[in-house]
Parts: sequence; structure tokens; C-alpha cells
Amino acid sequence: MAKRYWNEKIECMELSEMKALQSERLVRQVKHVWDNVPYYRKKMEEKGVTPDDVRSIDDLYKLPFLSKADLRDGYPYGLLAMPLSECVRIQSTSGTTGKRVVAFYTQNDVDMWEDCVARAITAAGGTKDDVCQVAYGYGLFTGGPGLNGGSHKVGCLTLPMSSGNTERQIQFMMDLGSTILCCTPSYAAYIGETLHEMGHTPDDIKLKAGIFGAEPWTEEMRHQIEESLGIKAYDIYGLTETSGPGVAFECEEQTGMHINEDNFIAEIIDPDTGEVLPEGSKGELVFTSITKEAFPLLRYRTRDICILSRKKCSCGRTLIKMCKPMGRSDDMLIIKGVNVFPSQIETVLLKDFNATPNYQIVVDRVGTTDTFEIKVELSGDMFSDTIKDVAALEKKLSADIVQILGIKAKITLVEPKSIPRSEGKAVRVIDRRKLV
Ligand code: DLL
Repeated sequence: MAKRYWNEKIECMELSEMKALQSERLVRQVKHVWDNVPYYRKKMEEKGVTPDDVRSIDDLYKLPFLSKADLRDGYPYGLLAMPLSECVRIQSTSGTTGKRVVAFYTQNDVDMWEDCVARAITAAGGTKDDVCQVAYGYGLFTGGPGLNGGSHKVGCLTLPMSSGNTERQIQFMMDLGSTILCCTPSYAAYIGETLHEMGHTPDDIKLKAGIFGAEPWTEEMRHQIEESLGIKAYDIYGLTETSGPGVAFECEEQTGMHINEDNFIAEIIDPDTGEVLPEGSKGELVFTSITKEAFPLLRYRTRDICILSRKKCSCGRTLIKMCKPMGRSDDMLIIKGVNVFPSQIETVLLKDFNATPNYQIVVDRVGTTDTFEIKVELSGDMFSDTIKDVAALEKKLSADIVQILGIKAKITLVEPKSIPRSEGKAVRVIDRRKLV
């Protein structure tokens, strides 16, 4: 296979050279925030650190962490490091609670971001001969604008569809011969489902690859999407705070996502103590953006639980890899005292159903006891099965959930199409306990 690099020099750089580049950029960035962001300077002073204490990436640990609470405190301009007249763009998080986080970009920041996304598109096999259908939401959410910018950079013919209007997505896909689809994995699954419902097969479309991210998805879900759309599905990771999609991307080996280390230094920490953990440990992912001008974040705690690896990759890239995020430390549910990640439930469902069913996890509290229900949608075929078959499936699911989680869930099998489909990030969990 032809090598798919957008920037070979960076993507395949020797580790020592990368560390030197990161060190140089970190030192410059620390000085930039110290000089321009009083909020940061205060945080550093509180920890007794000055820019003189940071001479290389080995000194990174000395810097204070930054959390979402800091960004909310500073809303909207408190962490801005450049004059507004130098900023050309604002994007914002999709958060539904509390104040949103707004991120600012200079033109250089937009260029860096789009360059990172161009690396992801190239790694997925994208070239200027491709037609790239962007079905992430456009607007304040970074998905649409991020993939759009990267697609332009690569020179693909870009279809800025945004999300929604699924039948029209498929019509355009067929009429214009889209070869790459970019959207959330849950929306990709929905597009696949609709394609088949419209009476088509993957042979009727020209898609070859998908670039899916913005929410957790399992390997099982990957296989199902690949099959329903006849494509190879690639993961892409990012967050608004550090620019958007493209912080990390998957190559053809698909054993984790390469982090664009020339722009983002990654660390894994113990979420409880803040201690930096060695490579290979599971913990909270922390990013330092060393090239961003307008909204640089030093040691930003993502809340994503992850493992980093420097294992040699067959694609030739030397960029460190992160595994698929295993959930967020703040998305973890504690049900009856047990830690439950929605991804664990998805793995069980996909195993028992042999395909992704649509599902929803509903947690509530009656008196002082948590209730835990998993609603699982039956397919049309299953719905017409005998009551005995359905009861057997319910029993198997129930047993598998107990085996994996150690607690019992009420399994409710529901009619086809009764669980709402998602065009963006799927809502898998309804935790009614928070409303009390
Ligand atoms: O979701 C940026 C994005 C857009 C990434 C399009 C990929 C594709 P936020 O809305 O700020 O930004 O949400 C960031 O989403 O901290 C993760 O918890 C989650 N997330 C993003 N990508 C992945 C992924 C965008 N590939 C938060 N797998 C992050 C699992 C992901 N979770």
C-alpha cells in the first residue's frame, strides 16, 4: 500500500528529534501564557513555578493542571492569550450543563487544526481525487468545520452536508459519488440502517472510508458500520478545548490513534492523585497544546480514560498512540456502588445480538436504592420471533450483564424504531438521579 502521510517529516520523526521540538515549543508556550494570561500566571505563582523553571518537556510535571472548571471560571475571555483583533474564529463545546466552553483561534491556529485533520484524512486514504461528505454538525460544534477544513486542505471535493436529513444524505452520496464519509459513529450506523431500508446495498454507493469520532464506539460497532456501508472505518479524536477533531487519528493498522505530538503533548495521570503514570498505564489523558496561540492550554485534564503506547506501528509513524477512550471519568456511572461504563454494556449487547442494537441505559433512584434498566430495541425479524425466543434472549442478556458488571439490570426489550436515532452524539444514558 502506498504510504499515506500528509507530513512525513513530522509523522515519522525520530523520538529524540520530536522531544527536542516539543521542548522548544513548550518553553515558548509557557512564556506566552505567563506574559499574556493573568489567570495562568496566578495559577503558576500559586504552585511556585515561573517560566525559568521550565526548560524542557522533562519539566512539564511542574506546571499546574487546568480543568474544565478553570475554563468555566474564565468564561468567556479569561484564558485568551492574544488580542481579540488577532482572533478569527470561535467554536464551542456541545456541553449541555453549566456554562459552555468557548475556544478562540487565530488564523495560525485554524491552519494548525486543519493540518492535523488533513493528516487524519490522508491516513484514511483520502487524496484530492476523493469526494468527502461531511455529515458532522456544522456551527459551534467543531466536527463539521474541522473535517471541512481538513478536507479542503487535502484537496478533496468537499460536501458540507452537516448532520440530519438522512435520506438526502444518501441521495447525495449516490448522485455525487462520495468516497469518504465523516460523521459520528452513531450517525454512520443510522445512515447504514437507512441505506438498507431504502432498498440499497453498499454496492450502490462509492464510499470506501469513514472518519468517525466525537463519541465512544466499540470495535464491534466498527465492524457493523463497515459491513453496512461497505467501507473501512477510521477513528478520530479531539476536543473543542484543544482545537477540535484531529488531536489524534487512526492509521491503517487501527490499533490506536496517533497523537499529533508536534502540537499536543500527552500525559496519563492518576485521576485521583494527579500523579503522572508511566507509558502503558490506564488513567486520565492530559494535553498541553504547544503551538496554539489564542487559547493555549497547559496540562488540560480531559477526563477521558485512556492508555498511551509507543509500540512500533506498521504504518511507519512514530507519533505516540492513544487507545480508544475507555469512557470519561465523569461519564462513569456508579450504580449500586459499582463503577459502570456504558461501553461495557455496549460490548455485551453487541456480543449477544451480533450487531449493534439501539439501546438506552436508564438509571433512577427509588428511596435509597438505585434502579438500573437497559432498554434494547429488537429488530423487525426478532420482533416477530416467538415469545419463547424473546424470553431466552432477555435471560441471556441479563446473565451476561451480571457476569461483566457484577450487578443485575432490568432488561426491557422494546419495539423496532422506538429508541430515538442520533444524528450527532448519541444519548445512551438517562440518569434521572441527577434531577433529584
Ligand atoms: O467531539 C471533537 C470531535 C469532533 C472529535 C469530530 C472527533 C470528531 P467535544 O464536543 O468538545 O469535541 O467533545 C470532546 O468527546 O473529550 C471525548 O470524551 C469525546 N470524544 C471525541 N472523540 C472521541 C473518540 C469533539 N474518537 C469529547 N472516541 C472528548 C471516544 C471521543 N470519545
